[in-house]
Amino acid sequence: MILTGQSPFFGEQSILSGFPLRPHPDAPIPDMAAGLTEILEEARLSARALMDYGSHLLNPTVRLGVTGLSRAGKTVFITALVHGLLRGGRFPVFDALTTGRIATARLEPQPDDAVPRFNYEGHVHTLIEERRWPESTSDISELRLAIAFQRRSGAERTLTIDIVDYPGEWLLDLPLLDKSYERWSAESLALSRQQPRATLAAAWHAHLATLDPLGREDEQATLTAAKLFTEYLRACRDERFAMSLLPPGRFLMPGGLKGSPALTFAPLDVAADGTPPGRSLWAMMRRRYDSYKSIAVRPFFRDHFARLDRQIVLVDALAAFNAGPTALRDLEAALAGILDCFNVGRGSLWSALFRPRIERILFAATKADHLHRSSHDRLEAILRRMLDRAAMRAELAGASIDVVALAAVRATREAEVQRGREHLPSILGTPIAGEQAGGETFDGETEVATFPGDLPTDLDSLFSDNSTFRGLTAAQPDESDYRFLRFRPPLLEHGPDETPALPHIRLDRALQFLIGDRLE
Ligand SMILES: Nc1nc2c(ncn2[C@@H]2O[C@H](COP(=O)(O)OP(=O)(O)OP(=O)(O)O)[C@@H](O)[C@H]2O)c(=O)[nH]1
Ligand SMILES: [Mg+2]
Repeated sequence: MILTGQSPFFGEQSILSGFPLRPHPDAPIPDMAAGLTEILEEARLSARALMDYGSHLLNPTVRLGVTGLSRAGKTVFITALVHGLLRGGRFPVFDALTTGRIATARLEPQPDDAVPRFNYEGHVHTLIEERRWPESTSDISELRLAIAFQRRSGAERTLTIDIVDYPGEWLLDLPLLDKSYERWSAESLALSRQQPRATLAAAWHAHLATLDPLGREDEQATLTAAKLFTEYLRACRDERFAMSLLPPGRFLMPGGLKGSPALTFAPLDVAADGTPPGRSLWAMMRRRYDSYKSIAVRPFFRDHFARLDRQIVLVDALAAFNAGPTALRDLEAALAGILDCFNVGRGSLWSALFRPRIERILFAATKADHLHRSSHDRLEAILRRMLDRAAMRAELAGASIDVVALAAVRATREAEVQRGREHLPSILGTPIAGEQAGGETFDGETEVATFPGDLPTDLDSLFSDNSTFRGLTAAQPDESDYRFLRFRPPLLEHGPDETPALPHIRLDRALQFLIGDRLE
């Protein structure tokens, strides 16, 4: 465990001071409107907290948030975790299971009618029967699990676990609540002028240069700007660049808001402390940015994020290694942003009711099965180092934090491959059809042994500003220092009425940290 301790910051900070709730820019009496919104918001939050608290007394519940940027491994993680609990997985470190204190685990109807149910059965079928990874998901979803267990004292209890799967991109939006349109524009533009982003932003920048922020509002120009800006964000996310810090999150993960005016805006080159004239392009962009915050960001915080007790943040650090040093630095900046959200979200005027909220946060480097066992500890150390640096910036303390390198579903086995006199620690697996390495394209059926590259042990030089390992951003695939192939899920032999256990790496450690104490 790395960063623990109680923060005075959490105890005293209120949601109101942490996230000043901004009035609509055209609102007639801004201060009074803001005050009213704040009171309503607090009232709603506290009513929800009371309701949650009441049901918690009758029925102990843990709300576990599972998040991570797109493709980090959220769906696979939840599927494997629930499968392991329902079926009884091989979880030696998960104490309640190994000591035989879990009697049954079953799925139950979820509590929130407006949230889609996590398609657990479909995902298990795809993984085990079809040996395919589940399709990409882009919205929030939820699943409720009830575990009947025996406490260490012998008393019989039921623990309800609500698992909430939400896109990490939405979490990175929370800092926007505290940011004006002008400041957000300035920051987004500054970031987009650094390489490799600047090249990817060329088309959007060229269009931006034709816009007059003080000119009349113009729907078509706004639509084009939003489209080009979204394309730039999408290009940054491509695996060659693997950038992480790409707000506003709904531009890439719109959920139910696709095509709405609240998603139709883009940064303009305006003074960070300026005020737009009425009916100008600038005023229109600013209005929509504010709508985005009130329609997308604030409800997400109020209805989902503020109600979580535990959180796992899944991080695909290997994708950043594939891409190169800039992607790694970008990931670190995104982690700092995520830590900031946990700081801001904890306190409130009604903190006695809210507390404890997000008491435990686990940062997990996923897909560790792409590496030989000898590199698992290194992957964990690299993530820990990124978080330590991010935590310094984010002044984080208050919740228990742990770090783990895991594979929710282990798609590979280990082997040693001899190259000349060297024995290379390698992995064996079936690359997905179409994956390429060493000039070969794989057919999705053949098992191969690969040596993916050892992760570095010298973290100082890895994180130094002139770190120069080669990734896909700057080099051809065969010249890059790391090349992590994607493998198919493992082949699991099983009879017609048998449910096979899913192999994993350290999933049990994650479970123990996240809910082990609630099953004591
Ligand atoms: N080898 C291996 N690959 C994994 C594992 N978990 C996820 N992956 C790979 O990562 C991809 C994305 O995993 P998902 O679980 O769909 O990720 P997600 O975060 O839900 O992605 P979105 O829904 O698109 O945001 C999968 O298609 C797999 O290729 C794992 O434990 N082992
Ligand atoms: Mg998903």
